Amino acid sequence: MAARFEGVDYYDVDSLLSEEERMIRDTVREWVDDEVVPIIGEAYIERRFPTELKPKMAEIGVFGANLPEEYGCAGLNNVAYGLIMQELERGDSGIRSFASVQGALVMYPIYEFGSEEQRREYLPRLARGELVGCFGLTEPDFGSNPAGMRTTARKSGSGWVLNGTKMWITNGSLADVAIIWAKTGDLGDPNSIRGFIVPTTTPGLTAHDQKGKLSLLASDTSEIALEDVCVPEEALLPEGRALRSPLMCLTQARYGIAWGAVGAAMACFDEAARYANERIMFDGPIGGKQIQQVRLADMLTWITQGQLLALQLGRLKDRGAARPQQVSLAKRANVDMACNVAREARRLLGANGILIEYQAMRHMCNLESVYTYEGTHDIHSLILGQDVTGIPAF
Ligand code: TGC
Ligand code: FAD
Repeated sequence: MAARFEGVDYYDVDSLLSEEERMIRDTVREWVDDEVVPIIGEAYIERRFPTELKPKMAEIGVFGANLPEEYGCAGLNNVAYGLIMQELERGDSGIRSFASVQGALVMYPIYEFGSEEQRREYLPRLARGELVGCFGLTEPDFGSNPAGMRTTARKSGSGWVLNGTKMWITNGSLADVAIIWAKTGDLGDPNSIRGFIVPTTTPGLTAHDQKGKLSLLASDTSEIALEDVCVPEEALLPEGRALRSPLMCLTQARYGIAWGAVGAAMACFDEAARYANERIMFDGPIGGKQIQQVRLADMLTWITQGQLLALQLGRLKDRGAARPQQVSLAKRANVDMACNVAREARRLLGANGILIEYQAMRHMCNLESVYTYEGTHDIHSLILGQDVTGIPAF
């Protein structure tokens, strides 16, 4: 039985948070301890997203938490939103993914690029978890380079007809609505890319679970095929006019991941530190051995750096001053950091570290997906390289 999580806060980062931010963090923290940690190992082994958690996630306001209250959202600042992502991913990357996709990749584009009618129709129901959404950008041959996508939407009478295949879509088989990005060839640009809100019951849309995953097992990942899918004009997100629109959504999701990764790392460190004091080998706790102390010192240092990075990024975002490249830096650094922490924690745990009863290996495997999605580590290196040199090297 896992002990209650008491936080990892070596630099008193708590003192940099407002009372409201701490309260929101603690509410989600408690819920994760009570309802996620006890069941997540089993859900992972069963390879299912625990949908039973969805109503409570909606009740505590995690879906689109930084979007305005007038659309049924919590209207929180970006630091509070980040703290929510941190706590959810302390439970499991799949739980944070579910919330990230719903909020940053489905609700945000409807809020940012949708009409007022679309906002009023969809946002409150997505916030309440009555509807689940997914985001279809990636295709089998266009992952890192979505500009090359082959999915098309062609004007037909009073609506549009969509054809194509989207791959690796989180929540793809669970979703009620899909945000599908497609080449429309209108607006005077043969490569124009626009977004559509497509109910997943629309004839011609099929979703298939991605088989054979070894990572993010407590999350639904699916392929979505679109064959002559007809949608009315009202399905088009009117203000999304180019690749820039889906990339703006990615910036929102990457921001949440920068915080979420810190949560996964904190869970691994907490587990490793406890184990180090409990596990007796060569007549004493392994925590009394210098090699394990170095390991713990490294983990603590990396986490502390990651916490400060996420918090300052959040403060910049709340001032409207965070650039996408700064978000890339934090996504890249914090996910890499969390991968390293999870791996070191797993090693410290010895053979027990490969068991589902412990968290480290589950987080370690999950984080390989997090390292890859929302822009691979390499893509973020190139984004930063371009920012420094002015030379695109993609
Ligand atoms: P490029 O010419 O650089 O940019 C086109 C326009 O977009 C603007 N822009 C951005 N705006 C906001 N945020 C960003 N992050 C932006 N990146 C670029 C840019 O300023 C430009 O604007 P404008 O007005 O001048 O037209 O476009 P490019 O085709 O060269 O692509 C650049 C590149 C490689 C960085 C981009 O394609 C990229 O980020 N690729 C990675 C793809 C990716 O991250 N896919 C993620 C799919 S979704 C997902 O993984 C969900 S996982 C969910 C979960 O479970 O949590
Ligand atoms: P590729 O682009 O084929 O990359 C392969 C390798 O080449 C990587 O190491 C990459 O870094 C490297 N590489 C690529 N380009 C360059 C370059 N120019 N220079 C140097 N190296 C390069 N997508 C969605 O749209 N919606 C989702 O909900 C979603 N959820 C996902 C969930 C999971 C579990 C996973 C694993 C992926 C998900 N994705 C989703 C897709 C994800 O965004 C892509 O996998 C990611 O963008 C990378 O694309 P790719 O897998 O095709 O890799």
